[in-house]
Amino acid sequence: MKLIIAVVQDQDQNVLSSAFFEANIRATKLSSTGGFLRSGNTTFIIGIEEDRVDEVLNIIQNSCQAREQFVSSTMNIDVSFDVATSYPVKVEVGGATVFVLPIDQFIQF
Ligand code: 2BA
Repeated sequence: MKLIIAVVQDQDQNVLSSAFFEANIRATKLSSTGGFLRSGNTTFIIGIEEDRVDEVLNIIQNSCQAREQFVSSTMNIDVSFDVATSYPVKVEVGGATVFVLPIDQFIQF
């Protein structure tokens, strides 16, 4: 059995939840925050048999899009470095950041 952890954008989480439901894949959704953009995203944790890992990865890939977002960055605009202003920097986020881990034991009491 494997544990899949997938960090996805909030905009994709409904589509992904529905796709998991339709494929009879059990998942837990957690609200999370990206350390860089400091904005909300969604983390799915999925325990799955090894022979279904590729199926889960395909569903994630097909449900999550890459998007451009702007983050504010600060720069000094005069030679004496007294005046600072912020300017937008474009970053591409997603589709999804996925980790696949081994599971030692899967127990349900
Ligand atoms: P954030 O940390 O908010 O990062 C959002 C996007 O900002 C990233 O998209 C990447 O394009 C950019 N970014 C992140 N750190 C950067 C840095 N130090 N310098 C320049 N640009 C940077 P993604 O790579 O698609 O990541 C989306 C979200 O997935 C991340 O949100 C974070 O919540 C999670 N994530 C990504 N890599 C991770 C990792 N190695 N471990 C844990 N979580 C990760």
